[in-house]
Amino acid sequence: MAPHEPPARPELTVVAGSLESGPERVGRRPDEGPEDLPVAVVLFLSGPNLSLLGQRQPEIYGRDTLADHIATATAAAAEHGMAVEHVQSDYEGALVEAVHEARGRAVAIVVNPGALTHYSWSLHDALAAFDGPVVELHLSQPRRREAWRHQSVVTPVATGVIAGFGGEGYRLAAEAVAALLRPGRHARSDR
Ligand code: CA2
Repeated sequence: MAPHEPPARPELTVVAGSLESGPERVGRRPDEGPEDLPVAVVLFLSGPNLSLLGQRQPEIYGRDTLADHIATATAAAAEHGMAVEHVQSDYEGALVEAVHEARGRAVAIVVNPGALTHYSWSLHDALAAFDGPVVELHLSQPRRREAWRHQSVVTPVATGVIAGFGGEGYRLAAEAVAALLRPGRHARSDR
């Protein structure tokens, strides 16, 4: 590629917890080199306001930041030879596009949709079109909270749900993906 040509895919960055131009790859296999086959990528998606974690409502969401949680997931994923990409956005369409871009590229999606959990049918439809396992993840246990949080429109297209374990859920989600992708397992029983 000539030096003045833009790369086929823009450089992937997440700035200040918001989606700028695509997912940030925050983990890679330690022995991965340029000649190696691509490592299995797990896309972690974070919905609106999750960039505020650690700043408010610690009694519900804890004191750790989103970056802390993604670091936890990245370390757990690396134990299983997987890399983590992370996209946080306050915009529904950006999250939908991130799901589209994960098709055929990421092996699994872990999604904490934030409040979109409870009403985003476009995220539901996008996740339904993703071929690999989808893990729905919540820090809190929405069913123990206000009635409007009791319904999730993501659950019907999720392989499974992890909720109520605080930041530990991020490690559990990476472990769940590794277990679901283990040879001989069927990641999604409906496919
Ligand atoms: O428990 C979870 O992980 C949630 O997905 C978090 C969402 C909430 O709407 C869901 O019902 C459950 C809220 C994310 C916003 O987090 C904030 C953190 C600090 C300050 C304000 C919001």
